[in-house]
Amino acid sequence: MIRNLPLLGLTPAAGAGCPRKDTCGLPSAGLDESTRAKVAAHPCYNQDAHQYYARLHLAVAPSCNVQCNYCNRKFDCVNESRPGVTSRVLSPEEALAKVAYVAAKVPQLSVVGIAGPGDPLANANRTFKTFELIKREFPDLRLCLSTNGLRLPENVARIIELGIDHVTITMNYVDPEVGVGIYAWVAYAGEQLTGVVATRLLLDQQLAGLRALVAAGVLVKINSVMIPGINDAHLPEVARMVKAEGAFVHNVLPLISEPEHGTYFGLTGQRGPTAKELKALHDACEVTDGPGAMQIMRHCRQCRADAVGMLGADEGESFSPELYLNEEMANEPSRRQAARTQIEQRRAETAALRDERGIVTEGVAGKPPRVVLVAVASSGGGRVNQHFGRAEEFWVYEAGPGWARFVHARNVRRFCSGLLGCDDDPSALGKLVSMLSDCAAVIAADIGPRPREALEKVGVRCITVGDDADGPDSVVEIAVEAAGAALVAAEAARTALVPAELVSVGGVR
Ligand code: CLF
Ligand code: SF4
Repeated sequence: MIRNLPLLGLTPAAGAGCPRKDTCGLPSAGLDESTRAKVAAHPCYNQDAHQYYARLHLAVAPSCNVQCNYCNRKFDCVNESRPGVTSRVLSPEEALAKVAYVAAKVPQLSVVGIAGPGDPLANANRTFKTFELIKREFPDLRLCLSTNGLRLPENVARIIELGIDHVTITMNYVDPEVGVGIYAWVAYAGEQLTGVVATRLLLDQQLAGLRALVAAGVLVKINSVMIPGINDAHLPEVARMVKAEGAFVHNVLPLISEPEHGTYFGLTGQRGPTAKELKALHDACEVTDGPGAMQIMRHCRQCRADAVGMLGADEGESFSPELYLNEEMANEPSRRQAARTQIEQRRAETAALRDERGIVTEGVAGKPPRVVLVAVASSGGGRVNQHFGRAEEFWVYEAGPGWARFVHARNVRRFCSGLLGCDDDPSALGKLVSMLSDCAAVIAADIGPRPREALEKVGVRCITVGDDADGPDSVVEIAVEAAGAALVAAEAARTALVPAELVSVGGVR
């Protein structure tokens, strides 16, 4: 197994009774029964689920039919992947062997996705053959597809027939003029198109595909790559349009354009957004007016086309072809079902605790006037359960009274490599502290004396819950809300003593 399943045994406080057992504080609250069932265990469509469930990507689709300016064909499709990595292309049969192996080792596996390394629908036969094999052998696993959308309309019937409930379309513009700065060419019906002709065709295909999928009840996620100066100001318009068309969730990803990746944008010096710019755009894209809801996905990790495991903890390299092609694994759906039952019991308990405390974790309603950023070290399972020095990413939350909303994950270089100490690498510590310096607090299982001193020096409070903590205070959102409420209250008390215009608000925003 990749990672320990969350432990059971957390008991809500005596007398606690969730008055909203049907929704139980989960982010899927407010959805109809069928939609809730579809997203409950999908780590991308449901932020809460990403703390518990794993996904597997199968790299079966090598070619592509468009040229994005942020893509170098030597690497995976950047619409759904971190650039600069390459995946081994699998045949459908090899892909099935990989599913069998991973499903046996990772009982919390809930979703199998095809997202590259090219465009899955530019390789429709390989993609659908793979899905067919999985559907037959592993009907309990949800199927997920990510595409640029060019060949979507002609493939919708196949998607529905195979029961693919989740489809991602990358839509970087709804004005074809904006698209001209993003796509070099689009290949369709034997022709290579450029300029507005190309981007208009791509948009028409994407919208036709989106409408057909929504009409059939498929949950559509829209990915948009944020490219400062090219489409950043335009993406709120994209959000409004795709919400109006019935998209389920909008995922705005930051452009990554390192020169060494050899992409057009990398070579022409096009920069990606800062974390602050990305957060501001996420907030701007959170369309709250009009009927229906559309969530903004804030927890995307831009995974590889061959990613395995929990988001943010890709274990793909542990699953080499030598293992999954040579070892036959028994298919044990009952084991996966037992894992799911255990996870759902745990989630229900933590959700009841959040509800009891009135903590809101998503949307915009209920956001207090003042919040702080709080970083958390967690390896999943809904708990603060990671040592500061061993964390490879921090989850950053907006926190305040009654409020604990995930903002984004920040990747860091783990600075403690030893088993005993946390102070191994001073340069890594400096970078880490600087990366967290805009947070008002860091919460971890434990924090060594040197990082604690360095964090406190830049005004970041250190909060620890201890190893093996299993009480309510170690539940991520409960710890985050408690820290946020205390820091906001302390700031309010401080500012009440002097005229507001003379006060520096520090980490409170
Ligand atoms: Fe994979 Fe994508 Fe399905 Fe998720 S990933 S095909 S929807 S199962 Fe998820 Fe990874 Fe972000 Fe994609 S974190 S890159 S959004
Ligand atoms: Fe590259 Fe994906 Fe764009 Fe194709 S759709 S050019 S593989 S990023």
